[in-house]
Amino acid sequence: MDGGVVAISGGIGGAKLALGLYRVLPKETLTVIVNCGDDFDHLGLRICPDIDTTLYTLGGLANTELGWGRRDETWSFMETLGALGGETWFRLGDRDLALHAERTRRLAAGESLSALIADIAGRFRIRAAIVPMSDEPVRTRVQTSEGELAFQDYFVRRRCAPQVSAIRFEGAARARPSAPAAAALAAHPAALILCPSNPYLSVDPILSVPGLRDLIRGCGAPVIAVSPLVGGDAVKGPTGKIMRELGVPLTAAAIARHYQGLLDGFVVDERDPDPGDLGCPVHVTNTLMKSLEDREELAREVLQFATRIGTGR
Ligand code: FO1
Repeated sequence: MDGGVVAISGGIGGAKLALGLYRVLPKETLTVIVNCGDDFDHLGLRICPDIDTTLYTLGGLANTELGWGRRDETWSFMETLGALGGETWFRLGDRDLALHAERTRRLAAGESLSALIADIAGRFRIRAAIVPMSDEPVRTRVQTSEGELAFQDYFVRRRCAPQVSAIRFEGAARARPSAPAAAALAAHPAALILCPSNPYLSVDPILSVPGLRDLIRGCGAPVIAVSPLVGGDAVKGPTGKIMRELGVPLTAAAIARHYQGLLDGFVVDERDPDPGDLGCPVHVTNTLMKSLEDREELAREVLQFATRIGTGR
C-alpha cells in the first residue's frame, strides 16, 4: 500500500482496527482521525476518552481488559476523592490523571488539541499521526427517556440504560476539521477506512464536522467501512441497543445505508447473513478482533480490499 492511509475511528472497536493498521503499515503512513464528541470537562479536567484510548492502544499502554485507560494503573486518587465525597462515577487512574492534568494546563495556556496530542503521541513513541476530528469543541448529546444527557452521563454514569430517541452534536455547526485531519485527507491517501466503531456515537460526530464529509468524498481514496456488527449484534457497547431504540435494523445493510453514499466498499463479518446489494462491493471475513493477530489480519484484508477497489476504479 503506497501512499498514506487514513482511519476514521472512535471508541474501543475503532482503536482495535487502528492498532491492526498501525502494525501492518509503515507506521508513518497512517493517520487516525479520532472522535472527540465524547470529550468533557470533569473535576476541572478536560477528558478526551477516544483520543486517549487511541494513544494508549498505539502506545502499547492500554488496559486491554477494560478497553480504556492504562494498564499497570493505581487508584489512590479515586480512593481519596471518594473519601472526600467527590464524584467517582467516572474512574480516573493515577497515571491517566497525569495526562488529563497536563492536557488541561496546556489547553488553558492556548495550545491546540491537535498540537498537544501530536506532542504526547511523540512522547509515547507513536509514529502514526493521531489527530482530533476538530480543534473546536463538539459534544455528543443523547436525547433519552430521561431528557437530554451529556455523553458520559449517558454512557458511564447511567450505563446506557435510558432509552435513546435522538443524538445530536453540540458545537458541530461552528467546528472545522482540524488542520492535520484536513491535510491528511487532502494528501491523496491510498485508502480511507471507517473503523468498526459505533456509527451513531463514534463515527457520526466526526462526520458532523462541516467539511469533513466532503473532504472524505474528495480524497481520491477508496472509502471502506467495516461493519461493527458480528452475528447481528454489536461486539461490545451499546450499538445494538441504540440501533433498536432508533428503530434501525441490526443489519450490515442498515449500517451501509447509514453511511449514505460515502462507501466504495463494505466489510461484513462471515457470521452475518449475506447483506444483499449494498450498492458497493462487499468483502466477507472474520471481523471479530480477539487477538493481536486478528487485528493485523483484518487490517491486511481491508487494505487489500481497498487496493482491489482502487485499481478496479
Ligand atoms: N468507561 C466506563 O464505562 N467507566 C469509566 O469509569 C470510564 C472511565 C474512563 C476514563 C478515561 C477514559 O479515557 C475512558 C473512560 N471510560 C470509562 C470509557 C469511555 O467512557 C469510553 O471509552 C468512550 O467515551 C466511548 O468509547
